[in-house]
Amino acid sequence: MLKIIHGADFHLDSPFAGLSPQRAVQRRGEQRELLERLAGLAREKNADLVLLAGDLLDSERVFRETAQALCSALAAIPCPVFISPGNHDFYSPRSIWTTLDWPENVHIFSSEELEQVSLPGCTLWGRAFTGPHQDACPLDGLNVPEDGKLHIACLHGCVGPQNSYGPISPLDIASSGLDYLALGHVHQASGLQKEGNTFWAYPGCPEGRGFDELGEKGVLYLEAEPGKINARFIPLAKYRYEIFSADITGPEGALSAILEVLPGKTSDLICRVVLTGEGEAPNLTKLHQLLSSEFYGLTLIDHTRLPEDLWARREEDALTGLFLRIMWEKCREEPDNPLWQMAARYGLAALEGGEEA
Ligand SMILES: [Mn+2]
Repeated sequence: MLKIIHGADFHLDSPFAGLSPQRAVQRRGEQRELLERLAGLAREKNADLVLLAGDLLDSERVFRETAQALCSALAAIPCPVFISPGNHDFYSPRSIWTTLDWPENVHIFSSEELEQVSLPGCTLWGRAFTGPHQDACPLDGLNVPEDGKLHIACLHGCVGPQNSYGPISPLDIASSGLDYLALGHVHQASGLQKEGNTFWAYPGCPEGRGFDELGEKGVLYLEAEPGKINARFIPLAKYRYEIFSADITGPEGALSAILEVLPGKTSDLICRVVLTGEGEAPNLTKLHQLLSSEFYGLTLIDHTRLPEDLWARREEDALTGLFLRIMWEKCREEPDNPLWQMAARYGLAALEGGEEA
């Protein structure tokens, strides 16, 4: 039985364009810590093999600290590590795959042709992207011999119809005869899949980078024998991106509505809470002050609606009524645009304030 750790899509040195420059530096630093946790996991599991299926780096521009962190983390892994460069970190004479001195236990696939490596207890197949696109199937008609050995492939590619990121069809997988196909490219973990007699999986990215990469992120831990694969998802991320929706309708108010939808532990969350429902305008500044120290990051978004009894005032024969009639129409024309609701609230507050002054 072979113990394998399968990771992909670390996208180290991502620009984190949505964050302040300072915060982006911090996040890139935290990405490097993922490498230490990967090495720690390999030691803890006493792994026989670590497979990294591409897009370990976000681009060919790599900070020196990252290159160093990568080398020292991989050197601290007490078993062979195989890297299959992907579309973001493709193999080229300029890439760090060529220019850096890698630890002895690290093997980097360097050709578009499938390469075969014989290991104790396993035959490993792998290949590299050598440019940002790849129109042919990376399995390239592979059909492994029935020699009773464990056959595994590690590569970057996109399962699905024709695409330029190494298209792989279910039939390609089934006819490969592999025991396991370790893939990278898709950032959402696939879970263990099977096509024909071949198991395959995307572990997903090990840490989310934005609100399009939600939930638990990590790597796969596999126990492999010919024809038999057990896979377990191991969370590796320090922080998780999550979006919650809290309905403020009712007498309890916005704060209790928010607390109700949150999990017990929030200090590892980069969180967006969308307030919905009907009621008095929530005081986002105050709510943020009350809650934000419990989170790594918190954004509150107001998608609530004005209460019905306030809308009823659009019948009034005064400026407020006229304003509410216009806003009522706007809200009906674009019911999913929260800006009109917000405009109605602010406008009403301004008008009422004005009358009182
Ligand atoms: Mn990719």
